[in-house]
Amino acid sequence: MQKKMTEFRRTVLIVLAVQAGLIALFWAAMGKTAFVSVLVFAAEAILSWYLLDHFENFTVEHSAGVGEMLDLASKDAFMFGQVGILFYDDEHIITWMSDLFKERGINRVGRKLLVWLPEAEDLISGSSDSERVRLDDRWYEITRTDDGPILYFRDITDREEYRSLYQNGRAVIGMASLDNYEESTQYEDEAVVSAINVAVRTPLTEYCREHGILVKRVNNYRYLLVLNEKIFSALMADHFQVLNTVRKAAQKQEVSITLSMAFARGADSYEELDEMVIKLLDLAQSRGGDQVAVQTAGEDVQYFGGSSEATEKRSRVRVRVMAHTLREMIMRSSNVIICGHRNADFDCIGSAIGAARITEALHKQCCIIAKTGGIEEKLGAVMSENLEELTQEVNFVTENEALNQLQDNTLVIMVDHHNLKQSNGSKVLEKAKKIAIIDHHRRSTEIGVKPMFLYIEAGASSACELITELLPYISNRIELSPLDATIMLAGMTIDTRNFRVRTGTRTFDAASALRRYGADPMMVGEYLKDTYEQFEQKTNALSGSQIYENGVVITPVKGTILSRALMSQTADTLLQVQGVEAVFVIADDDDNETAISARSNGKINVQVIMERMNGGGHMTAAAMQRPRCSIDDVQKELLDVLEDYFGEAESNESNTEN
Ligand SMILES: [Mn+2]
Repeated sequence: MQKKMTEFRRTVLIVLAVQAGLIALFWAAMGKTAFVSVLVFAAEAILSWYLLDHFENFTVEHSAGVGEMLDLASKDAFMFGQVGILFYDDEHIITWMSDLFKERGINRVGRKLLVWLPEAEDLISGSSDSERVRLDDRWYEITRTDDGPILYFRDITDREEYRSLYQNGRAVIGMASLDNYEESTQYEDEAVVSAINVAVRTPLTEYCREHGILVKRVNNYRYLLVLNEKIFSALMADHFQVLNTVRKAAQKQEVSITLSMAFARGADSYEELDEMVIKLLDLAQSRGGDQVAVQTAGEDVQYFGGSSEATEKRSRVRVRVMAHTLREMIMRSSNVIICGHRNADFDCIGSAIGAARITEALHKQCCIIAKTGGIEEKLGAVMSENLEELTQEVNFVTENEALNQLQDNTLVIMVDHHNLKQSNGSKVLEKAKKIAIIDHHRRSTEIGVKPMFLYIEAGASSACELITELLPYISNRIELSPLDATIMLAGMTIDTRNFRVRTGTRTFDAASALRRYGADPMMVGEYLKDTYEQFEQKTNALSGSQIYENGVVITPVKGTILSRALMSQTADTLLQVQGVEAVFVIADDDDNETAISARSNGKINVQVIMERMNGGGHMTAAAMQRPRCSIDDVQKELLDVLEDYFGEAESNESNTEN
């Protein structure tokens, strides 16, 4: 524009100069009469000069204005829209950054783009259209133009803030349940129950108050929790410490109450969250309780905690959930191997036969390890008596034979025990990839295997009861012969001491179901009868019994070997005597060990006492074994432990009075 103006000005000057020359000639020829044309020329020159000048100024002013105005406007627009622009060269070195960066104190011109902003790699390579990055407390969305080495940065901090506000504010529905609460409190008197309540409920409500969780008690042991994602991430961050607090508080009260929690997230419908949370709590408890199950809608369930052993109150829902899970696992397996504890008893073989029947109904090959690992005496007699019938129905094998049948996709089911060391199939278990556990013993030690399915129900009388309950939920084609049912009923009868201990309504339900399958209670009586030899052994053992304070009877048996079964039967017999609260039978057993069989009618916790001698078991039935040693020494040690036990009980009582 400027150039054109100069050219134009030059042309006008030349025209004016030629005109001036012509007028000079005219003046010389015409004299004074040419005066008018001089005036005209002067006016013309002045006018054109003025016009030129004015036009030039106008164009200069005008063009500069557009440029500047546009520049200013776009700059304002980019600043207003919080958009930054960045240029880079072929070597990805930043060559220019727009005002937005300058204003925010970011200057990386001359630096390598990808060193400063590794997130831009995908943009440059074209594998993504936009990226989100955080620079100095602000969020930006970056996009790239298709045709040039330019990146656009859009400030999306506000959007991100709203997003996180929305995320943090989303509802999370939780449930908390005190596992074992009913079992631990149902026989206690009011004062003890209220002490337990204070001990285990307070930590939970405190925890909820601290974190701002709305908590409502639904029943004696179950709570509904309402919270949001922000609170939930705080709970995750402290690893659900409340589980430890509750467990320890319960231990102080000598009850095995633990806390299970479930949290459902990521759905906008409360109905959906509610359905999720109930299922999750069931899962947490079915895995043994004392843990947290968390699920975000559409994702897998996550578990946290689970450091101790606990069982929960039983529910029909749980039986159904367990039955369906077990059925799925069996159907997905190539074959099934069932193992029991060493020195298998009626409950063990009975539940194994039940499990074998389940497997057959689902058309899978199955065997039971029973030819090795030992069989309890009376059971052994029954099995050899009915061997023909039994072998037609089930496949009893040795551990090595089972090992040959073990494949990658084999399911190994442990019944009536949950510890590798107690198992008659420990070699199989060590190699097995899929393990399921069905047991009624309170979890006392580490399991030693990683089960895919864990159904430990300390509230049940026996493994036979658990299996019987599962049957109708698995298939209606399961066939139990009268012999199978009778063996299972015998298992239940022994484990409940003739339906006296650990016997709930569901024990009778299961017994009734077995009766329908043809179980014969008369036959059970026959199976469990002592031989004369056993009767003699028992009577001899009984004669050595000594009664101590607090209703404790100790029966040391010297100079003879007593089977474990006879030891516990001897103890059971003594428990029927008035005033006897707990019985400890000490004897050398048929396993080259010295053992104690402990039985209680519930007032004295023999589990605690046996645990102090490195044994274990239930509150009412426990035991310990160690390599053969002196019976006198064991008795002396037991007396010391008992003294401690009653000493502590006394001091605990005086504590509660204060
Ligand atoms: Mn059992």
